[in-house]
Amino acid sequence: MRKSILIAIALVLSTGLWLNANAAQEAGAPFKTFNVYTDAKAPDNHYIPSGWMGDWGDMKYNDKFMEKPHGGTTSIQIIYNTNATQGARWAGIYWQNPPNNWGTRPGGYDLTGAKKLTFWARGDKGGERIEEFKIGGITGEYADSDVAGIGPVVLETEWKQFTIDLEGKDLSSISGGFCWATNLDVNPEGATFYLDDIRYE
Ligand SMILES: [Ca+2]
Repeated sequence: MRKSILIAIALVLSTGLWLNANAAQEAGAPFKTFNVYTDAKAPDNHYIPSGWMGDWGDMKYNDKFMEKPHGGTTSIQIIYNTNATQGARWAGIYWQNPPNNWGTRPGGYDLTGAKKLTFWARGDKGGERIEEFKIGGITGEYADSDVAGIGPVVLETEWKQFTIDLEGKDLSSISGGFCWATNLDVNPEGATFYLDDIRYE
């Protein structure tokens, strides 16, 4: 009699422990760092900078820029001039998955568990003003599940880290993994700037 009670208690306790362990795994599994860009040929980069917007003819993009990277061997150099080639007077680039996906195709990553997106940026002369850095926000049939951003941001010549807070965001489907946009009114002489170590963490 006594022995069977002990066995029953042991069973209840071990079931409880097992349930607790399961719950902890579901709630507490740490988010694995998810890179958008670290170096030009890094195999674990995600998203493609395919979404050129506004005056796309005014931009030059080089993801193999070797001078003074923040980390590794390369950073991204973006040159934006003020010709207003398409007449938009603004420009920007979306990093997308799959490339050129404006919400017409599935392909967003599930980034649930990420607390923030961080990236490093610097300006060529200092004073370059980027109106917005953001993630998500692509609309359409396969719209992104949420949007988050910061800006305007004024760059300095030294590398500085920026953070987009993702707490409380629905990150279950993000096709627009990273984006920047600015305009010529706030950059009358254009803007040359650099990005590196863009990652969800
Ligand atoms: Ca780098």
